[in-house]
Amino acid sequence: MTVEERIKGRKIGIIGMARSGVAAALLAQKLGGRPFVSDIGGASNLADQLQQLKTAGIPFETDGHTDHLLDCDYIIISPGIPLTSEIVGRIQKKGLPIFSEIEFAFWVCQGKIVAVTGSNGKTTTTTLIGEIFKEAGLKTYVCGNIGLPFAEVVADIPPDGVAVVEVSNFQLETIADFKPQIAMILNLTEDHLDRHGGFEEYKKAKYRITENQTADDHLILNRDDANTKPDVITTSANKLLFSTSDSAATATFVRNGTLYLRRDGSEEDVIACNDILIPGPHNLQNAAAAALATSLLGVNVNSMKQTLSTFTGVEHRLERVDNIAGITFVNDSKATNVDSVRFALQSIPSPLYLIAGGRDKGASYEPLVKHGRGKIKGIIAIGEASEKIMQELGREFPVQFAGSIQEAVHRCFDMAYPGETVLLSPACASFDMFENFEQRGLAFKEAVRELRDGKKNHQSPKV
Ligand code: UMA
Ligand code: ADP
Repeated sequence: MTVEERIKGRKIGIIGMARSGVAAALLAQKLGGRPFVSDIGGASNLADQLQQLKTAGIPFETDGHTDHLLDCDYIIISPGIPLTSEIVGRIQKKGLPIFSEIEFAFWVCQGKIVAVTGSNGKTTTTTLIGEIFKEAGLKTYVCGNIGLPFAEVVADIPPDGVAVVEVSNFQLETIADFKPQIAMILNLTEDHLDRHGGFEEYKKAKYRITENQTADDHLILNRDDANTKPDVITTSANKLLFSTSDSAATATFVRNGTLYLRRDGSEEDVIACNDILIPGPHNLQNAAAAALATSLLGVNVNSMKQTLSTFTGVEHRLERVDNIAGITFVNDSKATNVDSVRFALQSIPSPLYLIAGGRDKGASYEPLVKHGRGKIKGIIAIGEASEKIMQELGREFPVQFAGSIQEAVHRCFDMAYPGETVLLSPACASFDMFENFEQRGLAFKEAVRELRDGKKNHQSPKV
């Protein structure tokens, strides 16, 4: 079926009226489709979106999903809506196809697609790949789960352009034909168990990134992660591995402190690891993966080196905020699962106070006992997960509760000695206390700014 046949004149029901839903509706309208958008939320919370839809003349409903959706030819679902929701049940009963917003955008995409998934490092690696492509002069469109819907940019992508799409498990759950030329699974650790019911189901959703790839396509995998080893993933694509150790079977690897690329039978050095600006062993993995992905579109090592030596990372990911009275403050608000906190602990050399907590996602915090031993001096627990953190980590570390980020920051400041670090790396979602992880990170930075402005003096910690 051509794109036109799939969209033109078709009644397209869209559930969710946030970023994905509005972008899909505007794209559908632009291509001659007949979108109808439905949201469970109240009109007062959707004022901006309603304005956009009204301006475009797109019909909608708020405050619930009526049977009007069931009159459509097919449905586009926003990633935040679980497949177990009541409306999805009704749609499935009617037998209507349900597609994710990235699937819909894929139908329209004329350029090449590099799709990045994994449990951690997606945004950093997606951004890095985009920066390297831009440095190399490619027409580059960075989008997807990173916060800019694929459907919002796809119509602008020319045939010689490249979309670098961050892809989540939620988006992959409802793909049909989505087929990136280059797909990547960075790593897989427990996350989103609350939505998927178990790790196996979560992994299955992630592996779908390659299900439509053919022998002309590439699948990039992490050789150092048991859940992304080539023998556990079925694919028709050409499998390529990256590693941060020296290994003959990998296409990017590290030897004697240098990142190498192996292509067409020869080895090229990309950059000395010490010259990569983003810190920590996890970011070395991200750099290795990005070098590999960009090499597949012919980018030379100079563009990789130039970018890796100047890219400072993305806000809210191990972001060094300030150093006050010798105490360093690091904002890692995007660390929303236990594994990302593990890497934060490995990346910070000094003793530290950890601010953790928020909305629990079902995984155990106990791995932090092993990774934090000898490094974490104390934990300030915030939000709904506080009690669980106390139960699972309280035997190993002193745990205190705080009612706000500000209180947590101030408490850490009082306890820390010069040379130590205060790290916000929550291991949890933010939605119990904040709208999103960005707001949580900004609250942390605001609390640090208050310290900088002298609104609170440093109390010397008791010896
Ligand atoms: N809604 C309904 N019916 C329901 C449930 C919800 O109508 O039964 C409505 C809500 O009222 C709301 C809308 O659905 O208006 C929310 O949809 P959404 O959560 O999909 O929001 P978007 O703004 O479209 O954001 C989504 C991604 N959100 C999620 O996956 C939860 C964004 O990823 C992504 O950046 C954006 O699409 C563009 O692609 C965020 C995220 O947290 C950053 N992702 C997770 C992560 O990174 O861990 C996967
Ligand atoms: P994602 O988009 O997958 O959530 P981000 O790049 O936003 O990934 O980083 C989220 C958190 O994970 C941050 O705390 C960051 O320091 C950490 N992180 C980044 N890359 C990796 C990686 N390769 N492995 C583990 N943790 C990582």
